[in-house]
Amino acid sequence: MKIRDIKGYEFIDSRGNPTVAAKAVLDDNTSALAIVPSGASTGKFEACELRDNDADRYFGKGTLRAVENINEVISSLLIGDEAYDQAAIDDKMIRCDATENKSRLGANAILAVSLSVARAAAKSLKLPLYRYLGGSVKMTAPVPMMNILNGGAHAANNIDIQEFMIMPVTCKSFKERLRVCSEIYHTLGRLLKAEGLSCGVGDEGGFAPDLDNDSYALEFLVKAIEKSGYNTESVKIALDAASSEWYDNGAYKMPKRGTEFDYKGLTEYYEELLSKYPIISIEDGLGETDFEGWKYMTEKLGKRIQLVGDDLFVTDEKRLEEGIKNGSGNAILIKPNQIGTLSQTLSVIRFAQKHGYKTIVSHRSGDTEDSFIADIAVGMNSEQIKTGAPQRSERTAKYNRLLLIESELEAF
Ligand code: 2PG
Ligand code: MG
Repeated sequence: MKIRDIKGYEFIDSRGNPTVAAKAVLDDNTSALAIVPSGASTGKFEACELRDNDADRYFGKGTLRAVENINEVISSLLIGDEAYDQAAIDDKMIRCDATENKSRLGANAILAVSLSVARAAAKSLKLPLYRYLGGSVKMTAPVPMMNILNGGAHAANNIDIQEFMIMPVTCKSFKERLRVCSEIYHTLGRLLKAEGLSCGVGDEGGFAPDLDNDSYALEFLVKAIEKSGYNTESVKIALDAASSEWYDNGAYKMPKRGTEFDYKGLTEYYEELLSKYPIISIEDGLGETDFEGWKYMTEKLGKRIQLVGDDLFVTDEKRLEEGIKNGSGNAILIKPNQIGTLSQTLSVIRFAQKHGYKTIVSHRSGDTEDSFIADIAVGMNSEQIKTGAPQRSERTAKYNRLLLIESELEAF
């Protein structure tokens, strides 16, 4: 099945900033659209998100150059190629770009095309996208790592830890997991309101009140879990510290509160939180260049909890390999736009699974109605998905897609 046409578009994301979409049309007239997301706490080793830097449009954030690269370069490169050969398509774009970080064509342009071709190919084969991606293996829906309280770069409050998440670890179905999380989310809102705290939300839909300290936020989560009729055996807590945002020259300085740590001190701080709260996962507990710290933290905490590398690994197989050798972390966050093609994304998931690292497929803080990551999570049997609060349509698009997929899997 040959690619007949590819077209790029400048769309907007959930923060109202421009992003890139692409539509692929195949010879049988099948067409599919994909829209790429955009992060705020981006890792320094991520593939390049090409922006126009034209101050007259969208404060420099326009994506017309990336869109032009789709329409002028990538489309003629790929028209006539085999749509079912995703690896060859992605490889051709990587070679045409010919930079280390996809900065010539833009990872936003490349990924939009990569995803739109895969979606069109699945559609033309009349296969659900998750099945096209994962093949004929047993698939199950993931456990949500649901962000219900926002801080850091995702909220204008005084909290430095970026994400406080809940994980329903004992429910049998995704449907039940989502219900439990949503109930806790609403209870948390009521508890905050009762204390006269703000119920406004951050970029990922979690509440974003000002709170005296991190422990106070964790107390609220535990209270919300219990008041909803659950307990901390069945619902656990996960954090994303996003601490690369705090890291400078070997020191961690929390920008909002001004507290300072070295990697040993920060590890001790996490140990203290672990002893008091039902935390089972910490993401980016240390910074993206602090391999020495990561090794130390993993030795100290890696047997007790999940330590997730996001900015550390940036969905990059080479960085993950380095991390594995160095004993850094035991899980990887998977964000397709950190690396820029679907094939590389699926490959790093397989690599992680082969080496016993857990995988968590993730949205970005600036996201869209595109639910592609839900299909990746199921198709690749990733154990977990991180896609925000149960509100704001760019987040619920993924949850609703997972509900649909689960019902299809049950009927299968
Ligand atoms: C993260 C992500 C998603 P951003 O740090 O894990 O929650 O945030 O997209 O801003 O990098
Ligand atoms: Mg993160």
